[in-house]
Amino acid sequence: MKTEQREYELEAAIKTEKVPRHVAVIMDGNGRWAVEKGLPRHEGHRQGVETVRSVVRHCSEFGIKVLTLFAFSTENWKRPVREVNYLMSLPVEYFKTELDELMSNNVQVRMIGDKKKLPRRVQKAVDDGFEATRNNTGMILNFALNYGSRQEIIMAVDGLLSDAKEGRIKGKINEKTFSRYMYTAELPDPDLLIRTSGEIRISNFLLWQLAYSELWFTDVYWPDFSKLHLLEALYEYQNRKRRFGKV
Ligand code: V0D
Repeated sequence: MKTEQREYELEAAIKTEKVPRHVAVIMDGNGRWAVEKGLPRHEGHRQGVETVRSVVRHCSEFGIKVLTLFAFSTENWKRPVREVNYLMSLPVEYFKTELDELMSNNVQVRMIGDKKKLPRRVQKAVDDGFEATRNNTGMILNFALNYGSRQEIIMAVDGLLSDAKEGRIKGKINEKTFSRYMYTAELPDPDLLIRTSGEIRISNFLLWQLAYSELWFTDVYWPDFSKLHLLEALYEYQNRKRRFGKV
């Protein structure tokens, strides 16, 4: 079947049911995509930004409230220095080319992760992007940057302990109190996790928040992830929910 026709059918089907509120994505396979094409790895990352643009546009059109993209993990510092440097140029470039469209699509940008250990210019790009879009009321585009889930949990425990020492905690700790100390404090948990590039793992991403999420994996490399793949993930999500609802 022609791609456009399949997209049209899926889109029509998706619009008849609730879309997930929060979609989280592990954008894997950029390097592999490039190497298989005989290109340097950074070409894969560059192409990956194009996919980010398309996914942001389509998620926002579908009325998804939060899109969390895993852009850089706490483990990614172990990559070659040149590759890390290239990756660190992407947030700055991103806002240069994308800010206009983010504004016209009413998208608000945020980040989760250990910001203080990022290069100054990356911190500034993220802060400026946040400031520029803070009054936008549409989709929240949440970049996980220098993010590791165990690090986040330890940070939360640390924050909780220091509040406890100051006598700011009354009664027992429950899931709700604990969640307030996480980076994702004001966000709903992801309803759907998408991981590209064939790995069937969570890899230290949102361990606490993904407790009840639907997980969807594809062999497609992130630079090749198209509207059709997004529609397939959303369609599958809605059908799993429907089956589950009927018991
Ligand atoms: C490379 C594919 C956007 C995945 C997408 C620093 C890996 C392109 C951002 C970005 C990366 C981050 C924060 C922000 C605005 C944009 C980004 C990194 C990598 C790591 F506020 N794409 N992107 N950041 N890639």
